[in-house]
Amino acid sequence: MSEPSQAESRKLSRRSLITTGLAATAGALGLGAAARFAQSYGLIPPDHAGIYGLGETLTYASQRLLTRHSLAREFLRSQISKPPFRNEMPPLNDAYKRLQAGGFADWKLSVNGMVAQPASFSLDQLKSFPSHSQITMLQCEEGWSYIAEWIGVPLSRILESVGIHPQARYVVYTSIDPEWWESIDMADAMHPQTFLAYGMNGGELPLGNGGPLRLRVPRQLGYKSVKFVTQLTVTDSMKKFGKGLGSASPEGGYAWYAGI
Ligand SMILES: Nc1nc2c(c(=O)[nH]1)N[C@H]1C(S)=C(S)[C@@H](COP(=O)(O)O)O[C@H]1N2
Ligand SMILES: [Mo]
Repeated sequence: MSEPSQAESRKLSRRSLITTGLAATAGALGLGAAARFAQSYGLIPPDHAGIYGLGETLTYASQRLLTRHSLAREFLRSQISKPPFRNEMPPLNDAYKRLQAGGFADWKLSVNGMVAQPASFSLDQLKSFPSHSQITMLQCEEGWSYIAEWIGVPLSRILESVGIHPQARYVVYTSIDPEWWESIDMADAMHPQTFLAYGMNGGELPLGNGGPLRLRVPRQLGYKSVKFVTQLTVTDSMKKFGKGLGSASPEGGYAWYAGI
C-alpha cells in the first residue's frame, strides 16, 4: 500500500486528535464537557436535547469522525434473502391507492428547500438517470434483517441536479404516509450508497418494501429507509420540522442517528 499523502495524514491526525479529545474529555470531565467539545466541531445531532442526548452526541460525533467515508458491507448475489422480508404495514391511504390505480404514472418526488432550482421528478425521470445497484443488508432495530439488491439513483445525483446551497446541512424526506419522515446529514445524503431505490432484486420495488420509491440508507438502521418517498427538503436546521428533533423517530424514543 502506498503512503498516505501529507494532506491525508494531516486530516487523519486531526481526526484522531478530535476523537481522542472527545474520549479524553468524556473520561476526565464527564459527558457534558465532551458534548460541549463536540459542539465546537459542529458534531451535535438534532435530537441532542432528549433523555439520551449526551450519549447520542458522543455516538454521532465519534461515528462522523471515524466512519464518514466508510462503506456499508456489500454482499454477493447468492447471499440475497429469499423471499425479501418486509415488516408489517398498516393499510395504505387513499392518496397512495389513487396513484397505484394509475400505475404510479403520476407519482412525483418534489425536491425543495435550500436548492438553486426546486424540481419535481416522475419515476420515469428518475429512471432516466444512470441506474446503480447495491446488494446490502437492511437491519431493523427489532433485530431482524435481510439482504437484497437495490436498484435506483444515488441521492447525491438528484441533489447535484437541483444544486444545493453551501449552507445545507440536512436532507429531510417525507413519505406519502405523513407519519413517516426522517432526515440525514449531508455526509449520508451525498454518500455513494444512499439511494432513491425504485427496483429490487432485478424487478420493480414491491409495494411491501416501499414501492414505487423509497430511500435506502444502508449505513443506518431500517427505519431511516423510509418507504413511499414523495418529498425531499434541503435545510440548514431541523428546528422547523416536527418537534425539531430531526425526524419522527426521536419523537417516539428512537435515536435520530441510527448508524450501524
Ligand atoms: N413509510 C414507511 N417507511 C418505513 C416503515 C413504515 O412502516 N412505513 N418501516 C420502517 C422500518 S422500522 C423498517 S425496519 C424498514 C423495513 O423495510 P422492509 O419492509 O423493506 O423490510 O422500513 C422502514 N420504513
Ligand atoms: Mo424497523
